Amino acid sequence: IVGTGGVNGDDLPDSTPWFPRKMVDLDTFADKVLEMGEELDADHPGAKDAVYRARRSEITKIAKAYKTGQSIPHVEYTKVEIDTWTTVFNKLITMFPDYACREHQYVFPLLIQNCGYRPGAIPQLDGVSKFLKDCTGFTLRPVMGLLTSRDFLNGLAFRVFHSTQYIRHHSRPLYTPEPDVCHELLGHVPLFANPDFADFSQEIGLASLGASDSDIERLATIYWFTVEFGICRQGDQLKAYGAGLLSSFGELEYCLSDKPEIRPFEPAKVAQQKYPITEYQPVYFVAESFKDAQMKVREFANSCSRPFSVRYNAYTESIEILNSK
Ligand code: HBI
Ligand code: FE
Repeated sequence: IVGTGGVNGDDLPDSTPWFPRKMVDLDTFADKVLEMGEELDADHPGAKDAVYRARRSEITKIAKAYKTGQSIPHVEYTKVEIDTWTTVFNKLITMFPDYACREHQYVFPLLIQNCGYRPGAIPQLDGVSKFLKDCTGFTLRPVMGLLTSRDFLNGLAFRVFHSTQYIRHHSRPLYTPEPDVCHELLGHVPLFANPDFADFSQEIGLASLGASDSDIERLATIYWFTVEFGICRQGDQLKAYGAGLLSSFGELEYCLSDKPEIRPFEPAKVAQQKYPITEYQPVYFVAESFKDAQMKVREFANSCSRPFSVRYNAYTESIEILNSK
């Protein structure tokens, strides 16, 4: 519905960047992927493997064709792909009891019972998405590769997580330079089954709708240091809740060692922090709880430049605009 007042219609300032207002608007993201969507970087372990590349484009076809409301088509994974999953799965489950936050540890057995998490088979996104929907209302949408920060964060406002469906190259099972199904299923999915974490994630998503480019940059940095690389205090211990940590055998141990610097989670400061994307993080931020982190992000969002606020109507799966011009 496009009115006369800019890309978002009459009820918003003309300068507001376009954002999805209904769940179906997320369908427009499908073919807007960055770099690795079709092509692989030269330093990607699968870059020179024609069989791997062909397989990737077979799997990403599902994401390209996917529309809101559909079930996610199953992928019949090959033996090589399943072996890669099994290597990652078996390695990480030895570490979760010592390093993963209690919310991750609570839900993991439920994923084993309900979603087929086990060595020897890669869980299907569709079953996992239905499980998450029952837990917190989160759903998965298949995605061809990296989305822009804006599109990716906008999805979270609808409790939608864009998930890859392909797997890393078999030559380096414990390494991947990009998200893959191991990272999504073992790192992200367990946390999206937790109601407080779901609320926290949606809060970042809501703040991103129609945000300026510089606010998107700051929210993406907050996302990076929480949903991807967050650690939290539980009793007198620190534990990992970020998916980038929970899906990386090496960094999971490193992040809770005495090597990195640890600072309190204060969104205004976190938002300014520079970070490397291909090495272990030199700095991590500690959340006291997901509820506390959510309230701090809400406060931060109120300090952003956007001249209106939004809320999500779960009945209509749409965004409502509050106190606009
Ligand atoms: N796209 N598909 C996908 N998966 C991500 O995890 C992802 C993304 N785009 C951007 C992004 N993550 C973050 O690094 C932030 O910019 C939000
Ligand atoms: Fe991720």
